[in-house]
Amino acid sequence: MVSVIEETREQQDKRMAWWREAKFGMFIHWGLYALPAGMWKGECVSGIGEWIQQRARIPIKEYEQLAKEFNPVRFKAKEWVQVAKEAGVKCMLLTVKQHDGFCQWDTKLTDHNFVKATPFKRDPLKELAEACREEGIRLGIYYSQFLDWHHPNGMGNNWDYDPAKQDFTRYLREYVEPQLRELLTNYGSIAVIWFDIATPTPELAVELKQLVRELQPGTIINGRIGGWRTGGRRAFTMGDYTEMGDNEISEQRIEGDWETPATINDTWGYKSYDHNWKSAGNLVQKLVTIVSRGGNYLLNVGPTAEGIVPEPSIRSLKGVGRWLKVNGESIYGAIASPIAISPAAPYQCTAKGGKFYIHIFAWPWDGKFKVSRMSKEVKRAYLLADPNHGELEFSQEGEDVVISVPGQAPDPIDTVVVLEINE
Ligand code: H79
Repeated sequence: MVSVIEETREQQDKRMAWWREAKFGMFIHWGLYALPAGMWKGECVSGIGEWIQQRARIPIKEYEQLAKEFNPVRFKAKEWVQVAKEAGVKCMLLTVKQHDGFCQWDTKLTDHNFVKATPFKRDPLKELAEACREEGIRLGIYYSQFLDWHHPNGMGNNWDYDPAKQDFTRYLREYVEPQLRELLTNYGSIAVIWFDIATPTPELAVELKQLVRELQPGTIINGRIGGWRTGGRRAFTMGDYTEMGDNEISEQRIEGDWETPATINDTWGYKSYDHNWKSAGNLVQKLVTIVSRGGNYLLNVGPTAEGIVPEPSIRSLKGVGRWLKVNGESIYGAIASPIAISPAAPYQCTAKGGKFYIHIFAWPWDGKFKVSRMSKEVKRAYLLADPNHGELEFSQEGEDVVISVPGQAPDPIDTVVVLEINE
């Protein structure tokens, strides 16, 4: 058994405090793959955009050529941070090295990086770090510690390299660890480090964890650093919280800290022909459902090779932000639903300080909305969006609460009814 770093509950609670309040974060997948944007040699390549090198088996030498054309002249860190602010997220995470191994910061360990290999020559991580600091958004980084299709000892590239000859331990010690040193030393406070898939052995995962703790003890490490199962699914992670599968939303409430990383269309890295954008309403309902089950939502955008966030993403994110401006009290710092909710119910519930927030997704046609399994006594009911908190009539019988609501949904996305309860 490997030694796991010991910490008190208080130390862990302290590290996680802001994250538990935040509930909503923005992921940014941005790299060379934004240039082909899902097309290779005139053909559409199926699958998620950032996997194009693997999907089309593009030789490293050919893929590297993309860097020469990667010139995101419209990139403005402040604008991205503005998008994040308007969406109402509390942190943003940039892919500083995705599976293709291209590095988005000024690293000394490879020339396959933004500053050395592109005509742009700038360090987007540095610029984002500054913009985030100015605007009070926390900055996190995504770092692919397992798959690296560019490095001879990184995993996953069997079209350029012979997997039998690869030495992952060397890759980790001679490449990943020094890169993490750069990232966690030169860019100020890093709120989250987001590893993907898993580190292949618990011993190596502990080694990585120890390094992160040594460099920035406050940095939150996501679940995909790895771990092992002691029975049930995801029984143990070495990270600070559990990571769900990509786009996976649990059907039930889950104890402990967890997160759903999710796409805003059907790809992480930009694809020119993926127009399947989720609407603001869809995103709000996903956010609420996740919070109602105890999790955080990490929602991705995939900027273009020019360096802009696609307009449809901005439109939907702004819609979420507008909803949060009115209803944020029911999300930020809220805990999972204290009442059991059937997966088929037309509502969700979040809670905070003596208030249950009933999120109504589908409005009743008869002016009566029923909440079941309410074991606490309700004292008052009102619409969260109503600045006067005008009381709504309700009746409580057994575990059923029936609330009298307006004929039309005040907010077609999600109208929140506050139930003040007797604790
Ligand atoms: O960054 C985004 C995706 O590119 C990345 N995660 C999000 C956040 C991602 N997509 N798919 N995967 C991670 C997981 C794929 C894993 C596997 Fe495999 C592919 C498991 C089995 C085949 C590669 C080969 C890893 C293990 C074997």
